[in-house]
Amino acid sequence: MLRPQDSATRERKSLNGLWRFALDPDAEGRASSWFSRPLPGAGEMAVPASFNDIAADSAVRDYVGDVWYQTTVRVPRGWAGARIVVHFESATHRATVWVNDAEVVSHEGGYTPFEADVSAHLAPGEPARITVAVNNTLSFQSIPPGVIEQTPDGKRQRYWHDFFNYAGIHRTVWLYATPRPHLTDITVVTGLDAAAGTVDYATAAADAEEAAVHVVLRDADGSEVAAGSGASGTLTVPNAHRWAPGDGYLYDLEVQLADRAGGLVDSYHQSVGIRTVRVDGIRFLINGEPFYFTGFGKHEDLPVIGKGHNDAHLVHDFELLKWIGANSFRTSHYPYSEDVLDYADRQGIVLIDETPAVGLNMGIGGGIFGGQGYTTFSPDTINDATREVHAQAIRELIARDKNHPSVVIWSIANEPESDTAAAEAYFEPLFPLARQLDPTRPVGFVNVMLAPYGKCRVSKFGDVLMLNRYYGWYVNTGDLGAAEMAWEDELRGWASEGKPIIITEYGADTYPGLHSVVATPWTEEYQVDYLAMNHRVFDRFDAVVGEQMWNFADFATVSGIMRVDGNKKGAFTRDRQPKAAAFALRRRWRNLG
Ligand code: BDP
Repeated sequence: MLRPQDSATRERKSLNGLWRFALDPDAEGRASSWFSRPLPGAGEMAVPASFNDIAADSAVRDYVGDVWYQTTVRVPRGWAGARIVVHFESATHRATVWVNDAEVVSHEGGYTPFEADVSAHLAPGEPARITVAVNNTLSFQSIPPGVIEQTPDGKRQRYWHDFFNYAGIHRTVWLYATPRPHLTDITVVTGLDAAAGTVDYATAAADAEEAAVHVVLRDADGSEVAAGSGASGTLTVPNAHRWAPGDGYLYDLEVQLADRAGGLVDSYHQSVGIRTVRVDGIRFLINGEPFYFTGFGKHEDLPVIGKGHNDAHLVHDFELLKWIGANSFRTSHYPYSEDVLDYADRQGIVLIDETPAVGLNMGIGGGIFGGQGYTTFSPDTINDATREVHAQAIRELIARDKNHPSVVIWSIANEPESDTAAAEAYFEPLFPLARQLDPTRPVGFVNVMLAPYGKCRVSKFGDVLMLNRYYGWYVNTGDLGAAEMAWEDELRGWASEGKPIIITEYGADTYPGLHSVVATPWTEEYQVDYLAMNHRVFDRFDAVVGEQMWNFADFATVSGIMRVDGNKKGAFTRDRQPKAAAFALRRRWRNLG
């Protein structure tokens, strides 16, 4: 699937704005064909945004089930004869879409795009009604998983991941038009040959048996540097300007479909960053040079709009990354908006790209984050059907993000149970799946503290080791001396494995404005000391090739005795004000060179 764009042959129309919106607590909308008329009793809801925090009402915030969105769009008159597609960049966690009275597509998974050719269901020049039932229920067969529990106040969603289950239409909705013969996919793989760069490209098209493919590669000034013909091929760029961390240099690959007479049929522009990624022993190499990750695990999380994408906040967050000296982040714990990926490409920010497979671990926190008493992997809980949903999430992530030079690692899960035979059996096929879908990038998963060195049965499948550790916070709380010894001891074990290690989480909850002269958890001083202890430990191991502090900013979670208005491990507050830790990180990262 190609992301909608305007080109010489393509046109798109954003459907963002206020949509009609209704909850469906009695689950009657589908049976009563709510899609066939104006939504009954509808209010209005912003798209893109999570719906949860928009209303001042816990019935909306904690709602579980179908919610309905509806808009009316006038289809441009000029689109007569074109192929017309409705495209959702995401709908969390699943959706069914109707155009006028016709059901056109259903999609499972809250963070990847889906679309449908709707040409047969609307008419250029006429209005069309688009209705979406978005469902936010998590089950043992969803990624991420969850369970519905009955309480005296009705049903309640429980889950094992530590961020609020925001839902809704989080990203842009497009109506777009392409010619009937059209490009359907482009894959680029880049290489380096001394000063030259190579770009292997492969294209796919539909309804285009007669068409020929031509490609032109242009540099950032628009000058042609290479050209070719054929559905796939290799272009060579002498003296290539490499994409590198901090230098998001992009070429533009224009792919054209032409008819027999040479007339232009379809045209699509694909950005290309020429770079290589490789693991060599304990080293992580970008363009053959050792790379040390600095940065964060982040979240898509903002006041009011929840997980809704917002360009102003995107740019501001990247300005803060620059200010603090971060060169990377992980898209914890789900694929982020494609606008984020595009911007990371242009800014030269390095990404670890993660699936939404988080919370596949019912041992975490003794159940503080959700229901207790479940077995993680079993025929009745996370099972083969779940693994197929997980595999599909991996397929859709890689299909969507394979061409982004910023992405250097696929993370197939965060902190799953990984110390049991059941976990090993569950994960074993998912690693080769990811490698088969993309043989060019290292594949890993993020290991939890409950499966320490010597106990984890899944890490052996990864190309890199990604560890989340909270010595000095969840264990050895307030005792950084003991924490340092225990942490160094465990890390020595991992370092003996001969793989690069990235510390993908280390952090301490910190209430902004809380101070103490003696080491006291929750104070700004303790967070600074905690980070310094971690950095001392990392610096003792050559195999540690990166540190991503948890978290970039404070974020919303379910409420509970472990959380004070959300998770407070941010270097920045939720509204992006720096804590003392932000200045400490800045001093370290800007001097690491
Ligand atoms: C890890 C999770 C992350 C949590 C973090 C924490 O990967 O999602 O928010 O710890 O407890 O377990 O702060």
